[in-house]
Amino acid sequence: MNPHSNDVLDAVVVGAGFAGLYAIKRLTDAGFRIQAFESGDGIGGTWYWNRYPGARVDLECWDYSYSFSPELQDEWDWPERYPTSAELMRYLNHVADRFDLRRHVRFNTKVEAAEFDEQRNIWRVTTSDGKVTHARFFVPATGVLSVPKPPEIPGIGTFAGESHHTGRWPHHEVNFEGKRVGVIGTGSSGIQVIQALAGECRHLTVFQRTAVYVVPAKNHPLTPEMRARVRAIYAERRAVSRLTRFGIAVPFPVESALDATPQERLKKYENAWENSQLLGFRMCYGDILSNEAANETVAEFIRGKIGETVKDPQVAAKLMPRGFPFGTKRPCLGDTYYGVYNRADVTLVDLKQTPIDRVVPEGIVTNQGLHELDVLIYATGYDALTGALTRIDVRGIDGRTLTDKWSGGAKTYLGLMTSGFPNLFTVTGPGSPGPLANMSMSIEQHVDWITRCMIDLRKLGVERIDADAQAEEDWMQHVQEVVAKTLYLKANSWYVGANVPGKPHVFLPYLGGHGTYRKKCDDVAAAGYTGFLLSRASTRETDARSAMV
Ligand code: NA7
Repeated sequence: MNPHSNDVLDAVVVGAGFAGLYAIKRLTDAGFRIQAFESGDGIGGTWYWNRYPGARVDLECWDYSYSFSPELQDEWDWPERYPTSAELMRYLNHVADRFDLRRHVRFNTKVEAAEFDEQRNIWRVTTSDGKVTHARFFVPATGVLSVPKPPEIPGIGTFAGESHHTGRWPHHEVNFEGKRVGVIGTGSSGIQVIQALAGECRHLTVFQRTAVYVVPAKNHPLTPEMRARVRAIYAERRAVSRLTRFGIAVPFPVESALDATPQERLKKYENAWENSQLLGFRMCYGDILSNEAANETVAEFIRGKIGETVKDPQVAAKLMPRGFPFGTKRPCLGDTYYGVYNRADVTLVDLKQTPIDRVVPEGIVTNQGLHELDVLIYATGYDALTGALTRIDVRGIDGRTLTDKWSGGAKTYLGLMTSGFPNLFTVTGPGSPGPLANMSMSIEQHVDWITRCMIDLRKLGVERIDADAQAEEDWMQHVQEVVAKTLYLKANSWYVGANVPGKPHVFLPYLGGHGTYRKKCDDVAAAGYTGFLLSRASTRETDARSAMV
C-alpha cells in the first residue's frame, strides 16, 4: 500500500469525550483527514459512563468547559455552578452537533491494537469490528480517569443483589427505594453518591478505607445576572487562567501560612470554608502543599469542622483524615457530606478497624460480621493516567509494547510523546499537569500543541516525529524533582498508581503548573521541536533538530 494514498488517514483519534471531541474539531479544521473511534454508543467519554446519583464535576462550569469558541461560551447557559453529569452530557452533545463532529466518530467501536509500521511511518489500528485503519498519527484521547478499578475482594462475583461501579454506571434507572445499599470507597465519586443516596434508600452503609478531606461545594443555581457577570469578563478570565498554576483564574499566593497569626489563618480558612471552591484552601497560602506544618493548619481546621458537624464523637473521629497531608489526595466537594452521618439510616464502617473479609450473596462480611445488602456500589476509582493507554495493544519500534516500555513507570517527553512510539501523541498524558490542573484547559492546550505540530510537520514534509530518549529521561527527572519539593509523595494516591496492585509507584502528573508548562511546550515548538527526533519524507534521515521552523 502506498503510504501517501487515500487509504492512509492523517490521524486516528481514540475517544469522544472532552479531549477526543476537541481533537476532532482542531484537526479537521486544519484540513486533516481523520477517523475517531469511541467504545460507547454516544458522545461524552468519562461523563458517558459516570452517571451515578450525585455525579458532577468538582470545578466551576466557567472553568470546566471549552474556551476555544466565544460564541459557544456566550450561548451555553449553565444552570448550576457545578454541572451534573447529565448537564455535561447535554453540553458535550451540543458541542458535537454545533460543530458537526459526530460524523467523524465510529461509535460502539473499541480500539484494540495499534502497531507502528516503521517502513511506512504509519500506524495500523485494529478495532473491535475487525477492521483495520491506517493513519500517519495515532492520538489516543482516552482520558486519565476512564478505566474503572474494581476492588480485589474475595467473593465479589457471588453477590446476589445489584452491583455497579460508579465509573461504569448503567444507563437504566437503578431503584434504591426500600433497599439496603452499601458503598465501598470514599473518594470524590463515593462522597457524591453517599450524599445523593442518604435518605433515598432504606439503609446506607459506607465502607471507608481512608477518610478524606471534604470541603463545602457551595453549589447553587446560576441566575442570568450571574452568567452575565462572567460573560462580561470571560475572555480576560480565560487569558489569566492560561497563565496560572491550576488553569483557573486565581493567582497562586506566595505568603506562608506560618507567618500568619492563628487568628489571621482562622479568618482565611473560615472564608475558604464558606465561599470557596475545590482549590480554595490550597490558595490560602503559598506553602500549603509544600510545608507539613503549614499543611497541618488546614488539616486541623477541617478536622474541627467535622467534629462540629458530626454528633457522635466516635463516628466523627473515624471521619477525620489523618496520615497524609491535605490536598495530596484530591480533596472532595460536598455540602451535606458530614451531616449524613447524623442520620439513623446511615452507618459508617471503618475498614481500618473492621476490614472486609469477603463478599457473600447476602452482602459484605467484615471481621465483625455480615452487613446485609440489596445493592452494592463500588466507588473504588480508576486505573488512572495510564490504564486506558496500556489496555490497547500498542506496539512501537521493533514491535515493543507500550506496556513493556512503561513496566517500570510511564515515561514521556512533556507528557506528549513517549520515545520509541513515533507519531503517537498522548493527550494530558503522564508527565503533563493533566488532572492537577483544570482538565478542560489542559486538554485544549495539548490538542492545540499537537495540531500546531502536525501542521508544521506537514509544511516541512516531515513524516515521522519521536521523542528523543534522553530528552524524555531529563523531563521525567524534572517531573520527579518538582514533586519532591512538595508533600504529594506522602500520600498513597492514584497520582502514584498506589490504588492498583502491582502498578509501579511513580508520581506521574507534572506539578510545575499549567502556565509554566504551557510556556515550555510553546518554547519547544517555536525552537523547532527541541527534544524531538524528526524524519523527512524524502530522506528518512533522523535528526534531533532545533532549526526546523
Ligand atoms: P478515588 O479518588 O480513587 O477513590 C476511590 C476510593 O475507593 C478511595 O476511598 C479508596 O480508598 C477506595 N478503595 C479502593 N479500593 C478499595 C478496596 N479494595 N477496599 C476499600 N476501599 C477501596 O476514585 P473516585 O472515583 O472517587 O474519584 C476519582 C477522581 O474523579 C477524583 O480524584 C476526581 O478527580 C474525580 P483509599 O483512599 O485507596 O484507601
